Amino acid sequence: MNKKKENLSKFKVFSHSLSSKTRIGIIVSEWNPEITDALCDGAVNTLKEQGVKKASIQIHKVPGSFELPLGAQYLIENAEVDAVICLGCVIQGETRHFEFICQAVSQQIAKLNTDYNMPVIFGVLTTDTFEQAKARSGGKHGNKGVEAAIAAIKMLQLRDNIFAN
Ligand code: DLZ
Repeated sequence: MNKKKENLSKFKVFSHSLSSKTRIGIIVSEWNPEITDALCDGAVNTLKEQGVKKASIQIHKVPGSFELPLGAQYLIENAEVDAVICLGCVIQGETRHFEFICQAVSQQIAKLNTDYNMPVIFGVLTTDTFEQAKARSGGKHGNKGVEAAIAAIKMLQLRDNIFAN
């Protein structure tokens, strides 16, 4: 059977199975704000659609993507959140800055997941061009902020399913 691959941004699956007390933190990088604000809007709208209360979503900005892991750690340690979504956009420039930022951020975010036993979602676009980032923040390739929110919800549902047994 020829099954068409669907973009995860179109994924609408959840009955409102999360606890009404679910608290989500979002850390947003201020670099490339046109992109990261669109990612944030996508994430917030998706969380609300899935039953997370507006008052249970807290959003904080950090100067750049490099600061996302520490921003997430501050939230984990001080804000009683169930999950953190990290949103950023790193665009390739003429220097090797891109590689250092992307590598550090992805590794540190991965580490937070296992260090704190909590979903810390990697919602960072790493693109060659601004146009590619536009296409992934509400354009023809969907909105990766939406997908980051879905990943957070799926991980919390997994946690709840496993802990319930
Ligand atoms: C310095 C820098 C550069 C060149 N490019 C980006 C980028 O494309 N996206 C992004 O989120 N941040 C960038 N930054 C800033 C770094 O993430 C960081 O904020 C600074 O190096 C200070 O630690």
